[in-house]
Amino acid sequence: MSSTNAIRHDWTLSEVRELFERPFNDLLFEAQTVHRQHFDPNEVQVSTLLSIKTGACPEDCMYCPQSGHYNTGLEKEKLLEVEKVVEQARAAKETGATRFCMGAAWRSPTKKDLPYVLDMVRQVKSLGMETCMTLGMLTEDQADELAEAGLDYYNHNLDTSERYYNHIITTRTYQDRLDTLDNVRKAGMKVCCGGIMGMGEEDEDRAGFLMQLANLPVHPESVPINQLIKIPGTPLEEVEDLDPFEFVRTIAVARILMPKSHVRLSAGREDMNDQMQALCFMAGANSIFYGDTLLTADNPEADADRRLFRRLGIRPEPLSTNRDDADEAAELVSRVEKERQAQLFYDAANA
Ligand code: SAM
Ligand code: DTB
Ligand code: SF4
Repeated sequence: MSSTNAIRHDWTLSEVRELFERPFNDLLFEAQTVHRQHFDPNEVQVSTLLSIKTGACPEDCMYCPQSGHYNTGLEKEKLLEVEKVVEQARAAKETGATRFCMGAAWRSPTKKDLPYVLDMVRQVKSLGMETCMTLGMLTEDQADELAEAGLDYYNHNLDTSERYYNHIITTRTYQDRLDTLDNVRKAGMKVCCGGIMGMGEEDEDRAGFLMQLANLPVHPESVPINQLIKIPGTPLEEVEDLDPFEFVRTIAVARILMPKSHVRLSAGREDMNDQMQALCFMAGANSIFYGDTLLTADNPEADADRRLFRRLGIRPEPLSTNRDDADEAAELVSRVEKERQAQLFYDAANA
């Protein structure tokens, strides 16, 4: 495959597997070449996470410390007060984060909670930060309300391939997740969608997972690639480690398949040394979570990240750089909606 190929949405599993099977240096060279066509290779977008509602989640995601199905010793908390969230967002902005991501351990937001969440979006946005939320499944109406409040990104992960999914989560389906992603797109928000590597999946699952993302009608603007954090008390606590080079390959293939997306080196950096993280940036990762806690699990200290950036000559990506993407995303959304209408029209005509 040449690195000048157009953006595609029709990848086959064998094409994606072929990329994974390339010699490591060839794959990284290709990924870095693609990366340089669309991004400044020395800029990394910086987001900070906050858990706005912790633990006692009704879902059974086998990796998750917050699932009420497992005893992980986590203290559950009610929905945080809006002022506390804004205070944390302000602190994150001061340390250099441009996006504030708020996560709740919900299956989906309730009618009672949504107004508080909308208020959080409005107030965090008024600080001049990009906003992101991950609250579980969304209906069309909920997605519209969040978009109207000014939410920039919605995170909802596919987590793994369609065929491995049932081994990891039984309380909601792959299709449920695709439906939420569709609702987020239709509402005009940007999509943040990725997955977790190292859950005992096979090579084919990592390829199948990336193929799903790359074949969505519009690529997610943000693609978090998490390495499983093995949480004691969860069913995956003793799963075998993934070969670190396979993780780097996953980043590289994500970069090649979705050339214009930000690929986030997401959870799991606490278990990676600086050399491993540098390889991930080389493979095309250009976003991280910054701050010493993810939602509930540890993340490297901000100081360590500042040192790493300095040693690698990496600068945090300024907010203005991603602004150009906004118009492009709006255009794509309108194109997808038009295609959808045309399809509906076609289906009706053939009914
Ligand atoms: N409840 C919402 C949902 O699942 O959509 C939002 C929060 S949930 C914690 C967000 C994502 O965090 C999950 O989809 C998963 O990819 C990631 N995650 C959770 N536990 C993890 C772990 N132990 N290691 C790596 N990633 C994890
Ligand atoms: C994502 O893909 N990873 C982040 C974010 N999206 C919400 C969450 C990682 C959570 C890791 C486990 C924890 O902190 O509880
Ligand atoms: Fe709940 Fe999200 Fe954790 Fe699944 S990943 S158990 S939905 S908080």
